[in-house]
Order: sequence, then structure tokens, then C-alpha cells
Amino acid sequence: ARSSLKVLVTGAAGQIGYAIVPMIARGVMLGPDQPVILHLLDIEPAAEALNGVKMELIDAAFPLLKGVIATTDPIEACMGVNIAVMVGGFPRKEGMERKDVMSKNVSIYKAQASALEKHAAEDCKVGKPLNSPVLVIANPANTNALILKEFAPSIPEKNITCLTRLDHNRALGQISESLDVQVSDVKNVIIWGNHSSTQYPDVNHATVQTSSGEKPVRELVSDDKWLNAEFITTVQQRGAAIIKARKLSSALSAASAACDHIRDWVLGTPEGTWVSMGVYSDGSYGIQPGLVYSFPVTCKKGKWSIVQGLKIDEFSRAKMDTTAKELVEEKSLAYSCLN
Ligand code: NAX
Repeated sequence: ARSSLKVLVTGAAGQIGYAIVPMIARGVMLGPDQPVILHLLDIEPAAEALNGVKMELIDAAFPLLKGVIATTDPIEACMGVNIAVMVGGFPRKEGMERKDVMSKNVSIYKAQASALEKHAAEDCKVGKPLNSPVLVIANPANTNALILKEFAPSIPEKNITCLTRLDHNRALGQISESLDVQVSDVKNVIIWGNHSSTQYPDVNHATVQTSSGEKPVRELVSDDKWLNAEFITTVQQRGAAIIKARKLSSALSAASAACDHIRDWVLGTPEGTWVSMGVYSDGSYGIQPGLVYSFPVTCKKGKWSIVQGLKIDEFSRAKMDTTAKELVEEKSLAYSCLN
């Protein structure tokens, strides 16, 4: 039998936590043959609720779930983990300045970086046998991931990513709705940049599988105006639309996207398909190194690589630079909070 993988979920007593733990325990993240042990972390005020989640996991009698640790101690939570899903963070509350939220989260990610670095499984640090994924979901996701990377220098930068797959999936969903095609027939949209409203959802390379072969989305959607304006803002503003409708932020879609992100990273993307991931920039597409920026990537054997050579027009260039600029500002704000 395969040995269990230890999966850390921080913020596990929260909304996304509640949606993602059953997915992981059912094999949605790592496959139907991979046993898992869940390490759930939250903070003291949520300790009782966290224990309730643990009780429900026991009650669900998931065959793949070989153990649950529920704790408020980051060291215990990080001990020996192979995969880390960082959902815990400080939410923006009414009347709070951007800088205040940033400051709270930067200190959380700085502290958790050292807990992970010291206590995660060796393979999390050296990138074997999986690439031992660390996925940051909590906002500001890109900048939290950057801080985690900076304060966990022995974890390879390639192992630290942030979630923009939800935005990617939202873009697929919008194309599918608009063309009335199956979402599984749409592929290769791109989310560039920050997981914020400056992100750039790009359809210039996206295609749809039709009965007469693969067709560019640009060819099938006759309304350029929709693609260049409303489509983009709908994807950018989708999180706000969900909050307005549900009075709560996205949770099931975020949890599902997080499973997609890790699954594709560990098990590989299908031939000819790419996905969007927030990764440490290597300067590709003129995006300055030192930012966690969302790029199109393919994954193989636990390693992601940025899709190279895509043609970028002027319209895209401007939008890619705008979102990069916001990330530069977030980075300096984050550092000013640390000083
Ligand atoms: P909740 O507020 O329901 O849950 C967050 C949990 O984190 C709470 O239980 C809280 O006690 C815990 N927490 C706070 N500080 C912690 C710490 N230091 N260590 C461990 N746990 C801690 O939020 P939820 O709706 O689950 O969203 C979680 C995060 O995901 C938020 O930051 C949210 O903004 C972000 N999102 C990111 C998305 C993305 O695509 N990247 C989309 C969904 C979501 O909005």
C-alpha cells in the first residue's frame, strides 16, 4: 500500500477549510489511490470549531483518511508535512486600511514560514519526491506567498506558489456560458498577475474543442467588445459578485480550484493544456524577477514551467504591466510593515 501524504491546511476552521478538507479526504486533490493524513491549523479563538471539523471528518469515515491532527500550534501542524495549503489569514474588516491588513498577514506568513521551514518533511525542502507543493490562498495571496518565500530560504522558491486557478476557472466558466459549450471543452485561458481586480484574464490563446476541431475563442466569439471589456471585468469582479449574492466570499469554488492547482502540479497537466499559477517570476514576459506573478504554466513530474513564446499584443502588454506594478507596490508595502 502507498504511504500516506501529510497535508497541512491552515485556517482550517474557516469557510474554505470546511469545503476543502472533505475534498482532500476523498482524493480530489491527490487522486483516489493516495491515502492522506490531515494536519489542521487554526488560531485559539477558533480551536473549538476546529475540533468540530475534526469530529466531522471522523464521522465521515473517509477510507483514504488515515489520521487528523487539529491544533493551534504551528510547529505541531507543520511537523513532517509533504504538502501545505495556506488558507489562514487575517480578513479585511470594515474601516481597516490596506496597510493594516497587509501588516497582520505579513507577520502571520513570516511566522509560518519559519515553522514550515524548520518542521516540514525533508522533501518539502529539497523538492523530492514530489515537488512538495506549498500553495498560498489567503489574501493578499501573491504577496503572502512572496513573504513566505523570503522567510523560508531553505524551501526552494519553485515550491512556493499562490492560487490564481480560481480566476482561471472563472474565465473558463464565462467563455463556456457565453458560447454555450461544455466548460471541459474550453482551455488555455491565462490569468496574468495579481489575484486582485488588476489581474488580466487573457483569451488570446484560448481554444474550444468543437465537432470540427479546436477553434480559437477569438474566432468563435464574434463580439470583440465583450471579450475586451465585459468578460475581463466580470472575471476580475467575480469575487465581489459572489460576496454580494452569498453574503460570504467564494468557498466551494476556491476549495475546488485549490485541489485543481495541487493535482495538476503533482500529477501533471494534460498534453496541450496549460493552467494559471502564481509563481516566483524568473523575468519571463518582461515581468521583473522578485514578484509572485500569475503565469500560464504546464506541469510534469511535480515541476511547473512557464509557457514560453506566446505572442503578446499591445493591449495585453499594458494590462500585464499594470498588474505587475500593483505587485511591486504591495511588495514595498509588505516590507514597510516588517520594518
Ligand atoms: P475565513 O475567515 O472563513 O477563514 C479563515 C480562517 O483562518 C479562520 O478560521 C481564522 O481563524 C484562520 N486564521 C487566522 N489567522 C490564522 C493564523 N495565523 N494561522 C492559522 N489560521 C488562521 O476565510 P475564508 O473564506 O476561508 O478565506 C480564507 C482566505 O482565502 C482569505 O484570506 C480570503 O481572502 C482568501 N481567498 C483567496 C482566494 C484566491 O483565489 N486566492 C479566493 C477565495 C478567498 O477569498
